[in-house]
Amino acid sequence: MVDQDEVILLDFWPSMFGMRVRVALAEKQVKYEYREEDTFGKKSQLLLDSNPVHKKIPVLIHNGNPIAESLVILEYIDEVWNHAPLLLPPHPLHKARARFWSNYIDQKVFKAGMRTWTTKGNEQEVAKKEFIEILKVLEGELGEKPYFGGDEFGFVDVALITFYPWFHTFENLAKFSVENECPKLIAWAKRCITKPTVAASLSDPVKICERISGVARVHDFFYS
Ligand code: GS8
Repeated sequence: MVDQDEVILLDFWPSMFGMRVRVALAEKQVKYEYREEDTFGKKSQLLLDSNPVHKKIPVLIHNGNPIAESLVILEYIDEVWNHAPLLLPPHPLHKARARFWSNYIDQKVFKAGMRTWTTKGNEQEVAKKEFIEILKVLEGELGEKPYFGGDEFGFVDVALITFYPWFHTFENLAKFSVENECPKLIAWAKRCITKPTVAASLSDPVKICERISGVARVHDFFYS
């Protein structure tokens, strides 16, 4: 692929799904045009046309061709800009494992994380416990490895690290500490953000919390 390629990213700055694509493009050193879509507000015609099924960001538009769903986009980026660093490992078994864990993150972490602060009372206590249990499963999978795939930052790390800036919102609004419960996972997150590509792609945790707290009917937004 050459630099003349037109690469546009439709994204919304607090989005953990959008941040994944930003990290992947930064890792591959792909130049792109960032277009902000405030999905709490009115969606652009370009977004509606590019992702008519889900109408959600992120969407990567490569030479006029839209690709939606963050994990699908990560695989696309890895295949099109197929130079180092590779996000998915070459071996089919390792690839399958990376897909399994990123799928687990999508199925579990997002909803459980949102539930920690969009619920109250006993429901909130259950939600916090569930969220920590999910993170502990991930911590177990990480084990003593520096990154989920081994020695190198890769696909599962990209899929999960973009939830890290959201931990501040979960912890602040639901009054708990992920680090107390999952110290090794937080050590992993701190290792990831020493990478300039990651640090530059993640949004400010404090700004996320401010932005999210200001959204009316946020519960409906996330569960609709
Ligand atoms: C999720 C994208 C998503 O939820 C992915 O790309 O991995 N499975 C998808 N995008 C949200 C913003 S982040 O919470 C979105 O665009 N929501 C707008 C809407 O639901 O109308």
